[in-house]
Amino acid sequence: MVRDPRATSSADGNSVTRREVLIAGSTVAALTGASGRALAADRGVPLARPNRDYTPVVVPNGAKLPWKIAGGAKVFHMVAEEVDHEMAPGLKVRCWGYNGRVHGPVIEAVEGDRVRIYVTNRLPAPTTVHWHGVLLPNGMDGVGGLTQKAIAPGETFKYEFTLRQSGTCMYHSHHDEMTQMALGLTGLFVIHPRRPKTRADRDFAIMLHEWRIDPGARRPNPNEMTEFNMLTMNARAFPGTAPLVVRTGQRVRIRIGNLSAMDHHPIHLHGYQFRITETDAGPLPESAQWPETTVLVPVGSTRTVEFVADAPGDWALHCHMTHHVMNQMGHGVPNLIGVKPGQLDERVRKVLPGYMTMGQTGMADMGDMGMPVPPNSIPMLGGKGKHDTITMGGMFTILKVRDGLKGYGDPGWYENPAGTLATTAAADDLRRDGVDPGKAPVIEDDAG
Ligand SMILES: [Cu+2]
Repeated sequence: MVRDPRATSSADGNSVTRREVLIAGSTVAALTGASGRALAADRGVPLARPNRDYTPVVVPNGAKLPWKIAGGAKVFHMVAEEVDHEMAPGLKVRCWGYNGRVHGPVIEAVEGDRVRIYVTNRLPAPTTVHWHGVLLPNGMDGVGGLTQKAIAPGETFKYEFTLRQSGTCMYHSHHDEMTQMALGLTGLFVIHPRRPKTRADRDFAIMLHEWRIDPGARRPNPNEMTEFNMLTMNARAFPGTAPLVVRTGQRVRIRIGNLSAMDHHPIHLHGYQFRITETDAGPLPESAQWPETTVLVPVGSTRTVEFVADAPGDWALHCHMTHHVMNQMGHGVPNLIGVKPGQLDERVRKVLPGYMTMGQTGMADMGDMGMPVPPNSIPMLGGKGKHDTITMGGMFTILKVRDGLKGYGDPGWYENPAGTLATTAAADDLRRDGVDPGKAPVIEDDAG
């Protein structure tokens, strides 16, 4: 906490509205001297403190936008600019983002907060910021041409409104949307309830996105409409995604936003049943929540799920569209499943040294081959797993649940308790159970 030397003391010495207190994200927890009894002088809304009044969100591979209290509001400063970003080890791209990040840092606030958000445009084109799902005065809605003049390069605009809701909202450019969102100008806007009914111990925020980045290219192609070849969580593709680390028994919340251009994403979690507890319009009443293992997150929407992490392990969390867990895959490849190349390889190598027919049994080997890929591109799939190569890419990450964790760094791979790991069947077991690997059971048509 750094106190602005220009700040003046208030009569009660406690009001942060009359002191200008600079607070950087979670360090606000260290705010002990000032009780912050009045955040908005005109409304008398107290300052909710992270960790005491709400659990701050965790942004895997991402960041949160710092804020300070000034003039009775939480003040944020966003800078729209070009950003060099690593999407996965080996793939660097030049995107448009905010404050050096792609996507923009998560804005975190509390119901009742007055927020003042400055937006500086350092892009080569005009832009705006729309606060997606946030209830606000029309002139603060950020739609270029409709509700405001676009922010010209070099200009700084001020948005200001009071948060009248809680939930997981988003923000994104609303000027030349197709180009600017495709280049990454999006982010999450989390508004915690003033009086939460349930508190999560771990509260994760993940933004989904899809991109077209041709192997070797640095610039995502915003003109793409169907053939997206990079699918990301917080702008990272597996094996570049950080795991979600949780201690056994903790209540977990995962907020998922989707500002992809064209695709909805059914996000599936292994090992658990969760409840869908929120949409972009805030909390769902308990009677309207339902259990699922896959949550469909439509374009332009957020969904929040919650569960108690009572099953330790390394659990996959991924989009269930199978082409969304591949990296930079060209879909024009011929179908070679079942093809027997015979002498083909030998003959082709005479004119094309090193040629090898691939894909006769599928794509899984691609991750293992260590095949050279063009500069600045990554293999279609494959991350290192405990037991083997994980034959996934793209929108894939791992929920790591462990007993007695002391911190939230990557705890490594799960040690399966004896008798709980699928392995080669023992001969004794096969014999006891009458299973002959050489003979499939005879199956008759179901007579009904
Ligand atoms: Cu998907």
